[in-house]
Amino acid sequence: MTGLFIRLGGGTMTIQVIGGGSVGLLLASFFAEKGFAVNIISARAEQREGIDTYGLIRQDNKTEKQKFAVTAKDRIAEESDLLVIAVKYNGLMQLYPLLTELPASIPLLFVQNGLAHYEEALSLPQHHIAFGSAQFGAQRENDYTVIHRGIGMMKLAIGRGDREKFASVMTLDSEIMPVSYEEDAEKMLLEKALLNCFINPLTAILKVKNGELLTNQHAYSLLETLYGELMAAFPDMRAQFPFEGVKRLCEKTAANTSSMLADRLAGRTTEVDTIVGAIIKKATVNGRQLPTLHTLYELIKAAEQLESGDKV
Ligand code: KPL
Repeated sequence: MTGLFIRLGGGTMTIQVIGGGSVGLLLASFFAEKGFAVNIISARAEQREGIDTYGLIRQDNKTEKQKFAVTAKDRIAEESDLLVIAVKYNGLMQLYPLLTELPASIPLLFVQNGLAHYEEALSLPQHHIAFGSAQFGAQRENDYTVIHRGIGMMKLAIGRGDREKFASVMTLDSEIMPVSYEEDAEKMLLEKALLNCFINPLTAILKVKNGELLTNQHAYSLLETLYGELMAAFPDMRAQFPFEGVKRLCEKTAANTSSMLADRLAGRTTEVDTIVGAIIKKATVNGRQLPTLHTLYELIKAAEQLESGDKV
């Protein structure tokens, strides 16, 4: 991606999605389905060519594949009605300088996992900044095909600015893409990070799909231990976080490869620091230790180091 911006014309509401990963492609398909002009910003020429040639394909769990007309570009247009930032946390650092150059009026929606991006995003100059918490299952099959692996909430919360600027996100609300509005963005991100702490490290270490955490008795026992540990550290969360809710998420996304496992399998750096590391840090500030989660954190970091070939 370069530092230049192009200007898009036309009257239809334009939504740009930066990042052609599973979450970016899935959201792009739902926006396109609603009639928005969707532009996917991808740094990879092969991905842009794939999308130009075949369109954006979405496969919902049991239905046939559907094709959506979207455009794919390597640069962010200066004008758009919404900019969805769907790169992983690790990709944000190189994006921030580009976002800083964009007009302050462009509404930004950040859909990263974890907690680390919250303060960083709010230090950008844009007036309208929102956060999304994606609790659905999504898997990128190839550069232009995404599989909707499990129905789950898309939560939206305003970090700063005008809620109306994000009305397009609320229009996605449907049986297969339920969207809810949350009042407190930081709390929403914390809730999602906790959910990710239950599922992501275990599935990434065991190399299993989410549903296996319920059917493998040893994995289930670890899930229970993690739940007890995390709820002791964040007692305020217990009310909206019954263990049943954690089990339900595993059930709903049973066939999904968690994002942390997908990163491991693809040899990418995982989001363990922004999710697990950030939760451990938050608990430590509150004087709580998370020994099981800490062990999982070190295991993921060790695996990453082994896979990258780095030595201490
Ligand atoms: O957010 C997810 C992820 O994989 O990162 C869940 C909801 C756990 C689905 O796999």
